[in-house]
Amino acid sequence: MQSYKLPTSELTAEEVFRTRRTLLKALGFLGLNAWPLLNACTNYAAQSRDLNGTLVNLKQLHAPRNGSYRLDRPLTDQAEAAAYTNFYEFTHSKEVWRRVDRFLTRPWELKITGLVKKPLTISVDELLKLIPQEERHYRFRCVETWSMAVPWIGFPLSALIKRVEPLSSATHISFISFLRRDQAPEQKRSSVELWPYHEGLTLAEGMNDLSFMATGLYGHELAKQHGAPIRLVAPWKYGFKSIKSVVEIVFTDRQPATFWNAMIPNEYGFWANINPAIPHPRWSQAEESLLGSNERRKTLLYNGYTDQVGGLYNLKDRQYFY
Ligand SMILES: Nc1nc2c(c(=O)[nH]1)N[C@H]1C(S)=C(S)[C@@H](COP(=O)(O)O)O[C@H]1N2
Ligand SMILES: [Mo]
Repeated sequence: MQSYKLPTSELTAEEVFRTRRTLLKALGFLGLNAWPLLNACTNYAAQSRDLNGTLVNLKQLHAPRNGSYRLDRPLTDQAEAAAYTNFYEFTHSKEVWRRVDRFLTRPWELKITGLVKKPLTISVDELLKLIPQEERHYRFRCVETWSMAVPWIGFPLSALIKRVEPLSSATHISFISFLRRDQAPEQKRSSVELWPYHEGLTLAEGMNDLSFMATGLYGHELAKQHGAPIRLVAPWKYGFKSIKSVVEIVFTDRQPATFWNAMIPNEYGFWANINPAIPHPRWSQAEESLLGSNERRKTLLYNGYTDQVGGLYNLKDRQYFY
């Protein structure tokens, strides 16, 4: 989408804002008061009986905990996490759970293709029989400055990568979410040509043990608003990298396009590694609000995962934090 590439260097800040606002509005990406990724990130106290009703119906999963991943804070309350989610296919508000009834997450086929020796098209249920599941407690930090700490269930992405045997020419992995205008109200309403949501990693990032394909949360299958039936979790990167409801994974020999980079290129790049010292163009990234509590904390470099992923990047090169 070349039309998004505005010559920002030639515009004043105010002109940039006005132009982009008009553009996003034309694309249906600004509601009455909603600016994507800039919703206030105050603590969300809403507890709803309706919401809890949807959570108790989820299928239980049994997966042993991988104790290598320990938290420095309490787990976020399950209902608080489920009530405050980002899933722009359904709504720009956080109350995604109210809008997902029509979204069908079974049966669900996942296609793995591109530069691999053994391409694979498989239903999620079959995939779960092939790869053992485990539970991991991870921190999760949204670029909007809210954060959570949650027990994902799933498997390391590397297990899937090994199965399809990437060719030596493969350097990157592209992830693609669903396109179903009849099930996702915002895909129908907005004329954004950037759907389906898409994201990417380098192959080295994908092979890193932290990269996780989640199929469950809090001991049961993923609630729809968290990206059922299968999503990526890359906890050292801002939350938008952790693409939900993936239908296709493509191995490539170049850096894949990403949804938010295409949407707002001067604010979101490919890497999106968490670094509290580098502010977003419009706000500080130094601190975060813990979902479901009044607590604020200093954000950690790589969200606290430097031991695992610090070696993949050069801290002095700012490109890795955009
Ligand atoms: N397909 C899809 N994946 C997505 C998004 C989205 O809008 N669509 N939002 C992203 C953003 S901005 C964040 S912060 C996380 C939120 O994950 P959670 O809602 O499960 O906490 O999902 C990411 N994955
Ligand atoms: Mo986010």
